[in-house]
Amino acid sequence: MPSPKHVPVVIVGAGPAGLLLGQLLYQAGIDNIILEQRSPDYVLGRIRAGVLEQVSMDLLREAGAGANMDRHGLHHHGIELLFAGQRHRIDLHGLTGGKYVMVYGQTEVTRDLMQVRAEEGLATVYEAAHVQPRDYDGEQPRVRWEKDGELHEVRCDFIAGCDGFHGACRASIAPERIRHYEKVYPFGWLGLMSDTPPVSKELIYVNSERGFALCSQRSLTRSRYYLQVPLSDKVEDWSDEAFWEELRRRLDPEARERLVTGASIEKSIAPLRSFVCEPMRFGRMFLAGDAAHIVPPTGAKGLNLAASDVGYLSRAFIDYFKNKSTHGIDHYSEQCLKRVWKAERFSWWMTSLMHNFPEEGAFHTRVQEAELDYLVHSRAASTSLAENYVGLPMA
Ligand code: FAS
Ligand code: PHB
Repeated sequence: MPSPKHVPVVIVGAGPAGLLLGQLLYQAGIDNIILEQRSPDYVLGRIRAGVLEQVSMDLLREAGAGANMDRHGLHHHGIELLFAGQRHRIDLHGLTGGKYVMVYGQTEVTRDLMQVRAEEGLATVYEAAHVQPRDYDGEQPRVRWEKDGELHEVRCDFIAGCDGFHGACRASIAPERIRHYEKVYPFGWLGLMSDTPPVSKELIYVNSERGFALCSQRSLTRSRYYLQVPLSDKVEDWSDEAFWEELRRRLDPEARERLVTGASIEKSIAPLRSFVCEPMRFGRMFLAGDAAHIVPPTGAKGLNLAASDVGYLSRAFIDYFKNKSTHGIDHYSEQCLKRVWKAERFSWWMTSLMHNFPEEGAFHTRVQEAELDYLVHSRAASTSLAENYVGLPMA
């Protein structure tokens, strides 16, 4: 199919950020093309997030891609913290005046967005190689890519860099124009997915002497578990049996008893980092989602931050094309970063609270114990966790 010569917005990356932006712009009558380096199956094969905030739920419904989420997603009104052998429930719903989170996997979100885009017949170029954003400091940005040995180029009004942490858009920016803030954690998350019933109705975040663990889920018959592991571990070091044994050691007796094990349908190790680049706008190119920031998954914020960036960016583009106003695009970066940094703080705080840091010594461990004890016995402290976990409102 010949590429268009000009399109209002070129979106680089067909992950949740790119696909959601494409739908929101389409709904407003703004044409766009998405360039994705991988195949649809490859994108769907990456197992990632599992918890949606209200903001993400609202944006998916606004994009016309919320039906499956509303039909199959699980409303969660609380989470549990397990430490010193005791489980303590944080009543998210009660502490936030009725808010909740939706357990619905990123894979399903991405598939739903792919489906509505395909139904609308919108242009998505998969396996687009060597995507190059160009001339975004001028009035007529261009994007080049290769596909099946042919070179393609399209002119546009704006480029949306939704191409994740390792993407081409941020990489194209001259170092002197961009500031990086980064913290790398001294451990990773070994994740396992299994077609077994979840060990508990709600998510259990574990701080045990052997390390962090998380009991999550995708449905009433599919579970997702994580273990804190040293960065030196390789996924091939971990048999399913070894995983289940270690998870049992980190659980309380009741959960250990209830745990249903089974063959892994996915197993992988993800490193943990906090990362923010500033600003998020460079002329007529805008970064959104993991292309601009990364959070450790402990606070379940990564996917949700990508969604709120896209919420701001779609409004900014609509304001420009419909009202010829540059207010939204001129304030995009500042508006996103206010929300991004609050989510970065919460994700860093929850990671620092729930993981083992042996290199920090015994004092750090005692302070963690005191904070956990305070957290579950203070309404003010629990409320602070709850309102950050369900997601702060978009300004
Ligand atoms: P994505 O990385 O999802 O998508 C970017 C897309 O751009 C990809 O499809 C990529 O192939 C494409 N791309 C990259 N370079 C390109 C180029 N040069 N040209 C064209 N396309 C290009 N978040 C949570 O909330 N909870 C979790 O439990 C959680 N677990 C995670 C586990 C892992 C291993 C990782 C890496 C992330 C995890 N996250 C989690 C965060 C994750 O969900 C991201 O926040 C989310 O995918 C962000 O979506 P996007 O910004 O669309 O980036
Ligand atoms: C997940 O289900 O993948 C998940 C849930 C909550 C988190 C991180 C990951 O904080």
